[in-house]
Amino acid sequence: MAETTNVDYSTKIPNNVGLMDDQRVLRALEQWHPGYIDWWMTMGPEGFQTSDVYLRTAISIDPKGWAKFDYVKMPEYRWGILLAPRQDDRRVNFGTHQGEQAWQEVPGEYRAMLRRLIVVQGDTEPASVEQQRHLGKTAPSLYDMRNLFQVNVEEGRHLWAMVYLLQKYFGKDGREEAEGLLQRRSGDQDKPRMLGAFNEETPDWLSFFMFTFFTDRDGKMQLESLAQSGFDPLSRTCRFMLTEEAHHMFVGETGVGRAIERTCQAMKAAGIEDANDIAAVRKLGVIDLPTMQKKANLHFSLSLDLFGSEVSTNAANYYTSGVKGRFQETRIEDDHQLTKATYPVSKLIDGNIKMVDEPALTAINMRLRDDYVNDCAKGVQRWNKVIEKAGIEFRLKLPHVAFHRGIGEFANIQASPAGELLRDDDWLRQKDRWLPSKADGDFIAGLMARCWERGKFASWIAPPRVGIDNKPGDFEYVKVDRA
Ligand code: BYC
Repeated sequence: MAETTNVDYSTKIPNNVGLMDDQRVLRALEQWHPGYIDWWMTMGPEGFQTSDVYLRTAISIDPKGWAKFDYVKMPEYRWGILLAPRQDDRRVNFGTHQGEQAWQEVPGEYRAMLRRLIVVQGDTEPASVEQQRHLGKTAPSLYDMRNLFQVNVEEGRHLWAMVYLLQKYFGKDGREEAEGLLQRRSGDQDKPRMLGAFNEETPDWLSFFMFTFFTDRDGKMQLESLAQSGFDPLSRTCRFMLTEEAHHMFVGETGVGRAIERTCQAMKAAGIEDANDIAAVRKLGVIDLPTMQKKANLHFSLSLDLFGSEVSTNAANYYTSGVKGRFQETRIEDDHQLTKATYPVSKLIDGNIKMVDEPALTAINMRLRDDYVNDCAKGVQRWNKVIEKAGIEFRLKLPHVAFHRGIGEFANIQASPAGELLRDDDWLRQKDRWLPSKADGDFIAGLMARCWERGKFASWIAPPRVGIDNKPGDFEYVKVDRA
């Protein structure tokens, strides 16, 4: 079957890339498949592998009606290879090859670069499944449990997407990298995942929602940049992944939003006006807003690290070569070469944080990070609307970009969420005010009792406005084995 908008289910691996006619790649993928299933069974959602879950599966790449919903046992999910349709006469849109035909094969001189980017992208996908594998047990509802599993199976599919590119276009080393993606483990001392945030724990559901809001949003920005790539198969793969990614961010934004809503309701019902009266709010069985701020501080700062250094020759090389562009590259009005342009970068100069103009080419990561921060700020505003509507005087805020950083310009200093530089002892004295402390973690852990009755929700989270696939409130999204 040639490339099409419909998905071929006749092979073990659903696809729209004509795998039936590409026996070499089909065989390589079939050989990789058992290792993947083995990884899924040992590292995927713990305790739910035999449960029926109401999941969406991609059946087409047509944006209207690309998915169907049904009960599926997760290990039987049809992980497929799906690329957005090829655009006629697509060109390289930036860098030294601007205007040339987009590449259908990997250009020899950019092979190592492309392989690296695909492996880094691929590595994050199984990492997040590993990070979230314990959460099913404490799901605050069947609705939330189903959303978690939906995110997990789609991250699994995103791994498949990268593995397909490695196996089809990178020969033997591609196959070795595909194996490596199944060998590394989130948080493992000896063989950790490649990027920092993907080795952190996701200990509770508030973290899960913050992660899907902040870290999946880095995923969106990175996929948008890779979707600009002159290497057309990468671009097309990322374009389709973005369709799925949107739901992950929805899960994060509405998850945190519903926790906020519930807290505000409980405060109002109890007549508590001071959001900072943490002890009183916690007695209501909900998460106080200052603790939500701390979690947001943590996940935002970890996610900022995923953009790499503000000034990066790697990023400049990716851009000049045409392999990774900027967010919405084709909508930006400039020469798409950036050889003469500058871009303002926040830097540490003589112990102060200042904006300094740097060559725009080396500031590509900073620019993408700025786009990301703007996108996050809009979501935070939507959360604040919920608090405002409840008449509570508290607003969530994104911390300063210098706060709690491990990569780039601010990796070796300490700063407060307001961006004041701090001596190490000041930082140590105050950090529990800004980041979740052990006591905060213990409190949240105490709230994470499972709530698996149809239509019921845990004390700390409000129900959603509408069900998935318009299902009614008491729909059984997951048929849990209750043994
Ligand atoms: N942790 O020039 P630099 C997602 C390394 S999330 C550890 O500063 P560069 C998802 C870097 O690799 C999106 N190491 O940065 C979300 C380099 O090492 P080498 C994932 C780091 O290269 C939720 C060195 O430091 N996709 O999809 O311009 C759930 C100097 O690097 C980190 C991508 O990231 C870090 N945080 O940019 C599931 C896109 N940051 O090469 C999924 C592909 C930097 O010297 N990746 N380093 O050994 C990239 O575009 C780039 O690799 C990065 C770094 C943006 C990550």
